[in-house]
Amino acid sequence: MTDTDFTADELVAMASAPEASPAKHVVCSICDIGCQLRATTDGDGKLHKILPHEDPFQAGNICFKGTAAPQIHHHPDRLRTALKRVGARGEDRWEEISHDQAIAEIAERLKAVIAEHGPEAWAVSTSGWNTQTGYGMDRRLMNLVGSPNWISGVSLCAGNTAAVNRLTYGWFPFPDVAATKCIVLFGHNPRKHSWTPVYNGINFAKMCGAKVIVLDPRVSEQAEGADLHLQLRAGTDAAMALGWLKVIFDEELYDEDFVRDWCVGFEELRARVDEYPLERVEAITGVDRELIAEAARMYATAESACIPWTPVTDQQISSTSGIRLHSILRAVTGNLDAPGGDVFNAPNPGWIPEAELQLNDAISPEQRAKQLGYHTHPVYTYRTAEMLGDAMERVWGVRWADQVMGCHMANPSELFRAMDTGDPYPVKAFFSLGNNTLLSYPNQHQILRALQNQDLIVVQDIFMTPTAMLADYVLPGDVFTERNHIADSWGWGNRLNLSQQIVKPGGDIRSTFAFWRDLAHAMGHGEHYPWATVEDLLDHRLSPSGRTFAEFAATSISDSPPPAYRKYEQTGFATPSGKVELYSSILDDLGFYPLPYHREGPAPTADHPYAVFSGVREDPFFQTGQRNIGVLRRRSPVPLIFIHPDDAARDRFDDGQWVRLETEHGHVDAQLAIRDSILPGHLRVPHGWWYPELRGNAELAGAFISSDAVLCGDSDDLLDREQGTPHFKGYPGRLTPIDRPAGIA
Ligand SMILES: Nc1nc2c(c(=O)[nH]1)N[C@H]1C(S)=C(S)[C@@H](COP(=O)(O)OP(=O)(O)OC[C@H]3O[C@@H](n4cnc5c(=O)[nH]c(N)nc54)[C@H](O)[C@@H]3O)O[C@H]1N2
Ligand SMILES: Nc1nc2c(c(=O)[nH]1)N[C@H]1C(S)=C(S)[C@@H](COP(=O)(O)OP(=O)(O)OC[C@H]3O[C@@H](n4cnc5c(=O)[nH]c(N)nc54)[C@H](O)[C@@H]3O)O[C@H]1N2
Ligand code: SF4
Ligand SMILES: [Mo]
Repeated sequence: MTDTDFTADELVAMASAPEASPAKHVVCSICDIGCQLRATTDGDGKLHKILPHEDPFQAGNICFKGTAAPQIHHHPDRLRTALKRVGARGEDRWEEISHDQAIAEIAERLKAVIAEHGPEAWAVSTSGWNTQTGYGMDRRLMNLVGSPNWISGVSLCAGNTAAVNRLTYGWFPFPDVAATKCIVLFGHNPRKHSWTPVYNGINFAKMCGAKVIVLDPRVSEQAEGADLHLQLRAGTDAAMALGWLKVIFDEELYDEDFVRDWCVGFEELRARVDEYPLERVEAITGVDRELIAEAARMYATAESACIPWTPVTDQQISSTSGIRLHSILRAVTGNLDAPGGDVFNAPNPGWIPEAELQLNDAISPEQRAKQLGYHTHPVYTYRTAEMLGDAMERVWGVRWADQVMGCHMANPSELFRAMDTGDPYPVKAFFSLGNNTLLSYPNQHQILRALQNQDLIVVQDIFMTPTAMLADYVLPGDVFTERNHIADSWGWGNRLNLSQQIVKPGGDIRSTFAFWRDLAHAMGHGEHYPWATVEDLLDHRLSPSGRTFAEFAATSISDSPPPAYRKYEQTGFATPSGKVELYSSILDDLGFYPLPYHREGPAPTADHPYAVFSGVREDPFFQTGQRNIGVLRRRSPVPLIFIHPDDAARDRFDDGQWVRLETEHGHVDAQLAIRDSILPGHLRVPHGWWYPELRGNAELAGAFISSDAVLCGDSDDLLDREQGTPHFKGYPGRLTPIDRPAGIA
């Protein structure tokens, strides 16, 4: 690779530079789990070192991505000045301009798009955890202007889970892993360098005697250490959970009191579950019926048990049913909001939630109803949030409760279709902040056409990405050591974690908060953005606690209300019936099946014989990031596709050989890795690959060479019905040998 990273000498110099500062607390945003760490600066005021937390219970929550922060934050390719496109879109030719000029021009061009096509012609994509200080300021401006078209990576990850969980019991619970006696991982595979705190939590629970059940088509790291491993076919999680319920109901292992007092629709659910005898579930999942029964018994009879969130059911054709089935399992076994089970974290009373800052009442109901997905795949759109508003207010005191940012967003596939074709209406301005949009949703070819068809694209990032290369304006964002922040687990948890600025950002670098504040002022909505600094806004957010940010920082590292269980006994559940809705009245009212079911994804064919599952997250990278960071890239220099030895032998493939994986929708090139651990007939494909070293030599820095987003289609027949989620887990593909692509590290 053409490595613009540090030399070994520079690294040694950095490591031995004197520290001028005592360590301060920061919340790492290199991945989305947000470990609280400590950071120090050197004599020049530059970030020197990332250190673990001093609290022994948190000290292990650190990984090699977090400790690479100095290499990331000081990287010579960091964007430091606002850039304006001078060449053709995507040509990657720029003129440097000031932040103020960029904001003024963006505001004028955005106003022109809105004047011509209406406010819904403006869309925003962000995931928010890496930019940290957005605080709903994006949706606030969109709501004031009248655009409902906000999308996010959370539509594929936890945000959509939160929305689907609310259908059943009006909130999104968090597993009480530390106190549990049984953990069920539907594919979820936390490791030492992937979601480290969850990995540590699982290990702690195991030390205290918890059993672990893993469902995974692969012998994953978690499966290796599990008490039971069910090696199911990819994409069959909903059928598996229906099989578990069959055992639990037939053997009367459910919590009869809880079901009688707190659930509605049990008889209807039971009739649906009877359609899934274990022979049928075995045929669908490929797992022996005795093992299915053993796992269901282990889960249902444990003294306490939790099913942690997993992205695997978030990204399947039966996603809504799959997620709802986890909710139903938690409820009928009496583990909901119970110690060691899955617990509802009530909003922190000392903190104004993001949903309130978003001003969701400012946008008219007519504009809300224009949200793409509102009529077709409504579960995580404004439509369902409107239906739940009264119940949310009754139980949680917030009408537009927004957990993991995912409870009233537009559907990305519909948005990109509208941007590409103008159907059902034109969308002509697109902003992407801290999200490498081109590679981060299904159907990358459509996303490219959609972006090529825009009048205005604005990107805020810390590096030039393939998405940024397509923009009209690229603005340099700040990083976590350069900003003050309070992390609040996105309304999923209720702990507040302090993150302090320890380095002053250079150049024209701005926070995401500052971007939205400045744009709002330039758009004529300044009166709704009265905060001069991010600290002013943090003062406002902390106002219910009577503390300012400075006071919080001087006295606390974190703040969380004491744990409370079975809160529903006082308030009921935040659903229309006030109960756990096994039979979902909302799905019924929306015109969907109110009971969960299994739907099969597209089957492998003679021409495309493999079942492909995409989305592997490699330890050294977060999603599409860090391929330009030498210390991390050297750990995982090229993308790998995993295959079983039997499949490799039959098709005469060698380990390490480069291959092309083709689906009906596109192809990727990668190196083959032969592993016993994977289920025969399956291929495992990584997420997020592009090649910063190919910038200038390949279209969009190789964004179409190895990105999983090209493989997966998003026509309506391929989407989960209720949410419009794509099917990343088990779609047909075929392999052919190729030469290693030129120029790759
Ligand atoms: N180092 C690192 N850590 C990360 C990330 C990163 O990019 N890098 N990303 C973070 C993010 S955003 C997320 S969402 C998490 C995701 O992390 P995980 O929850 O661990 O998810 P994956 O790595 O996508 O896949 C987990 C397992 O699901 C299995 N699997 C595949 N298809 C199916 C299926 O259909 N059913 C079942 N039951 N299992 C299946 C795979 O074999 C794999 O072992 O990781 C987080 N942690
Ligand atoms: N095709 C496909 N799409 C997916 C997935 C998949 O497996 N396949 N996975 C889904 C999942 S699980 C998730 S969680 C989402 C993740 O989606 P995102 O979290 O949006 O992740 P990325 O798209 O990699 O975008 C992160 C961008 O933020 C930039 N960045 C990093 N730190 C900072 C910072 O401090 N400030 C600023 N301003 N920018 C920063 C990085 O350079 C990078 O370009 O994607 C989803 N999309
Ligand atoms: S797991 Fe690693 S990258 Fe993620 S927040 Fe923690 S230290 Fe940072
Ligand atoms: Mo994710």
